[in-house]
Amino acid sequence: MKHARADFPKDFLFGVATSAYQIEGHAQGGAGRTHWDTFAASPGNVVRGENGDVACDHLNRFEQDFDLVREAGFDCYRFSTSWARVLPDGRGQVNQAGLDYYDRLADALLERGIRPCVTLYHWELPSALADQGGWCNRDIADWFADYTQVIMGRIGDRMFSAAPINEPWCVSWLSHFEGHHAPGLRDIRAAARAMHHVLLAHGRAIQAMRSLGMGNLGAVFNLEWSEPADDSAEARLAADRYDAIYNRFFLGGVFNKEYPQTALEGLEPHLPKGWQNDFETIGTRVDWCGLNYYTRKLIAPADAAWPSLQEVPGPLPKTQMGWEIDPSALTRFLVRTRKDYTGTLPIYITENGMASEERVQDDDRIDYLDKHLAAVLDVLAQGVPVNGYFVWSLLDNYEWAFGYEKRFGLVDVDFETLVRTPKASFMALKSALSEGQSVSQPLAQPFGAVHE
Ligand code: PNW
Repeated sequence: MKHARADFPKDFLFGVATSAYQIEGHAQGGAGRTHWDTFAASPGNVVRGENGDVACDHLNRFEQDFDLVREAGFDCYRFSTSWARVLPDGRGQVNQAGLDYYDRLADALLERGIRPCVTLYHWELPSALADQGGWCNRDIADWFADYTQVIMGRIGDRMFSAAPINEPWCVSWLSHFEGHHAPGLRDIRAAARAMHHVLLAHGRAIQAMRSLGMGNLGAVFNLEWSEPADDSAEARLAADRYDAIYNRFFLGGVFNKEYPQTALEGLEPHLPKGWQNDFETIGTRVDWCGLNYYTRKLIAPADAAWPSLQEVPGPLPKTQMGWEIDPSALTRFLVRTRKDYTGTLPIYITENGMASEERVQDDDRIDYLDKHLAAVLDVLAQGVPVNGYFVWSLLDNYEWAFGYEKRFGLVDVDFETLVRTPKASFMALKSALSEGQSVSQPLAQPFGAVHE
């Protein structure tokens, strides 16, 4: 790699990210059924109908996986806890084995000198709650706050940082309007309600963690830069709508306590009554902003109903996902996010990476990571307070609707034998991270260390 730890500020954190359903093996350890199990079982939703039953069997191999995290020299590990593993029915009865597992996981990280960065929801909703309307039901904010109390009551004292929900756009729009993720709805009314409720649940969970005495709490968004496919006014309008729905709705809700007018034009009739009264909760103060960035999209108008837009193929080099590689959009995004939303608040790149067919010699990934690290260095020089960068992902894993076909890992997983093999990108990061200073930040924020 061209870039190394020494190029970054002292105390800049490097990490690697995963999520529960994508790696753990959800059929084991007493986890309850989730809407992803249901979604995957319905033909046509997921490549080959694959699900997270076994995944990387991380549940039984986490010690070995954390040895790899340490070997690479990462300061932080971003993971998620599964709601259905903690509370199989989403509420009520606790699965003690599930709590014990996350407890051992936290200790295993700290023993290796790795900072645990937890996300409470990375998409596997307990089926019992999905059956009651899931994210479309306002009660989910209460259910989620209760789950937050249970899991953080057990492991919150050993977390370096915590964020309630991974990527509100994916949880709501992608899953309830585009239908590409569970529960697979294509309904503007469901999407609008889910968009609002996911932010309400976020705010309630932040409040629940504050009441436990936790600090270093954040929000994690996925960003996708939209570029008009041509110079026409129609294409510019479509790209602006895409940006409003994808990015500005969620950032605006959490940081500015408002939704963009461009999104309200189509969504307002479908938002739950009294939605304006929820901004005090939605906008509950956070300590940092996490941004997941992969690609940009070219947007053209479409004949369909609002938002009448479509993604069209672009000219840039693409990853195994078919996503264009555009590090310059990350630079623009970071500058805009600071200017319009986060000000002096610390920003973390909580996910960045690419899928590649190259199982061992993944030079394309090394180049991708290098170029995006250069984008981070660029904005650091412009004064944007980026405090850390996490690679997605440690392991090849369950890539949702794409099953096990798309490989994002720094470490190859043979899904027949579950053998792990570090790729060239792992080795490159290992040498990049070993040079230079080691960070002095604490491993965890024990209860009481509330940031003001
Ligand atoms: C993120 N989109 O997902 C997730 O946080 C990960 O779980 C996932 O594995 C990773 O990125 C790679 O896909 C996204 O359709 C999934 O725009 C889909 C989209 C964006 C992000």
